[in-house]
Amino acid sequence: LRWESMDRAEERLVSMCDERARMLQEQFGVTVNHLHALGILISIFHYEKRPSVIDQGTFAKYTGRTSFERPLLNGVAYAHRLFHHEREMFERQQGWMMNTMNQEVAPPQDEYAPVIFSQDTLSYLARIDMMSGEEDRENIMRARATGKAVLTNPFRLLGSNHLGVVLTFAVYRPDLPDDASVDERVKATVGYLGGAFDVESLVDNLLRKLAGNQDIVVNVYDVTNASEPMGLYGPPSSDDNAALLHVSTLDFGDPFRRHEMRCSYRHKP
Ligand code: WA2
Repeated sequence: LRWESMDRAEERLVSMCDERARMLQEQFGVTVNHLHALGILISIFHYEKRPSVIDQGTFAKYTGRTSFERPLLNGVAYAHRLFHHEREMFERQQGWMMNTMNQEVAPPQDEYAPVIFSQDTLSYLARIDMMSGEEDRENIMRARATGKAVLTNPFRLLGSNHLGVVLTFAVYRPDLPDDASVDERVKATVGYLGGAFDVESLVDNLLRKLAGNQDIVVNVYDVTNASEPMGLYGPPSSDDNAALLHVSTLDFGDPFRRHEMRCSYRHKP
């Protein structure tokens, strides 16, 4: 009899964990697809139309009204790729100076990625050179070389100081072929679209609504480096001595990264 109820408890844990992992992955995928479409919109309406027919006002309005399409993202912003020799004219035309993430005037670099459009929820990113932040910079380099949606390590986000990951998508000149080489991709990059998965508040909100939430403890880890999992969601090392533990795989579409969800019962079943 005891073994039978143990089986049932395990079955329930597996199904609750898999359900949560599927749901998170699904919402993630939907969000990435919408960001991809937004990139195409920018490429057509900001770069193919001369002059551009997008400005900060229209970007803020459009992204604000379509935020329901990106349920796990704290907002979206667009950073323009800028070379050093263009900087002086760019700053004169914009009427502002680029800042670093530490709110200093951006020191000279070969190239920059100043945010020129931002959803109102990310207005604190305006004018910031996103290449001045280590995590964002690494994402930018990987996004433009791969053409894929890429994710950072878990880290404390600007603004909220919540734990999350930044999602970055490169925007290319329209003549880039689908089978382009890394070199061609980098050359054809015009900017970067992105935002943050605010895991600490938005993912928590999603998972808390599901049935059985009181009974289980859920953790999400970045396990790209298998020997050093990085906690992204959930209480610290709660699964150390759990009798029953289930691991559900999570695929967020970044080929460089691996994530997983680990679930256990809060109390002995
Ligand atoms: N978005 C939101 N919060 C952040 C953040 C970010 N980056 N970085 C630190 N906290 C505008 O790659 C371009 C978004 C990055 C895109």
